[in-house]
Amino acid sequence: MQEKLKMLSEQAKAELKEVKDVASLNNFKVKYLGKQGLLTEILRGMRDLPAEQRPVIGALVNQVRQDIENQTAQKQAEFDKMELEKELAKNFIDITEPAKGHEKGALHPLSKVFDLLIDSCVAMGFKVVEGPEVELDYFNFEALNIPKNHPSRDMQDTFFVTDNILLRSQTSSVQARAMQTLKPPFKIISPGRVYRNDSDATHSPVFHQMEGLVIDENISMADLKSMLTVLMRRTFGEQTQIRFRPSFFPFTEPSVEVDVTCPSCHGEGCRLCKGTGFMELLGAGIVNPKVLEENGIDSKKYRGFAFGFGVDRVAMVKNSISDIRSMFKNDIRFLKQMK
Ligand code: FA5
Repeated sequence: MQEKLKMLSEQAKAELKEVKDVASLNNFKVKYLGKQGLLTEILRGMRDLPAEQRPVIGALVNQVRQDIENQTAQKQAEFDKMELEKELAKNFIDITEPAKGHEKGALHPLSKVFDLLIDSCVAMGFKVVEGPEVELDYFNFEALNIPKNHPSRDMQDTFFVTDNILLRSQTSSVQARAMQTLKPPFKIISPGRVYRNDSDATHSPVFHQMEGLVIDENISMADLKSMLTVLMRRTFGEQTQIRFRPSFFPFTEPSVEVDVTCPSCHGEGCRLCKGTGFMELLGAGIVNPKVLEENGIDSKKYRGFAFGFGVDRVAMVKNSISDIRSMFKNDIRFLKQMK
């Protein structure tokens, strides 16, 4: 029996050397260590041994089983390692490769200009008030001294939804809403989107305005001029040339338009500024007493000034953008330049 066990051990060792894959290793385990395996068969033969030999042979059988199990486990470990290496080679990650990196986003030039204008106004005591983009004709025009069929409506080519509902053509609509709801004195700004049927290098059908309205006693043109000068200098720097031009709006009297140096030619005169060297940024004026009365404010006691910035134009001047439409195309190359 001892001889048999020794032969079995050697046979197993030799056979294991030839095992080249997991499937053959499993077959090998069944053949030698399984319930019907060769070792079990030998164990069964122990019944026929004299009693004194059984412990010796029993110990030997255990020894041989242990050896075969150890060798099998070693082989299994080799296969596991090979499998792992194969897997790692397949999914190789070269950690020395330079990283792709994340592109940093940035605020849109318009958002930056909005933030700057709003922050400056809030620092001067203005409150932010918003109004609807789909607006009643009444607030956009009638409450601002522009009755139906009045020729001054032609100044703004408006998108009508129905006879009485439109896409607001100016943030001045919020002026009327504010006067009807707030108790004077007050100072408000109203930033937002507006719409006009208009398109060229300085006009977009969708653009942005920021309205300002101050209602108080003893307001004069000097207050308007000094406030706007501070705001413009804060926005464009102390050296910027600002020009106040007499103008006309039905809701302000007197009215002005305010220009700054053209972003394209810097004052020389070019196609963009039609040779003037300036770009128009906003309209402003002293609120027409008719408008105060229409909106429930005592025009004998209170006066007001109002202004309406073209925010896109401010972004154009600040970033030397020569076509307003480039701000709405979402061309990543353009936006990167604005960083
Ligand atoms: C107005 O809209 C008046 N509501 C401004 C105002 C407010 C006057 C309060 C008096 C008191 P105007 O139509 O000029 O005015 O437009 C104001 C500014 O918006 C212009 O100076 C210009 O900077 C800008 N703007 C006008 N139309 C367009 C357009 N299609 N695209 C881009 N910007 C425009």
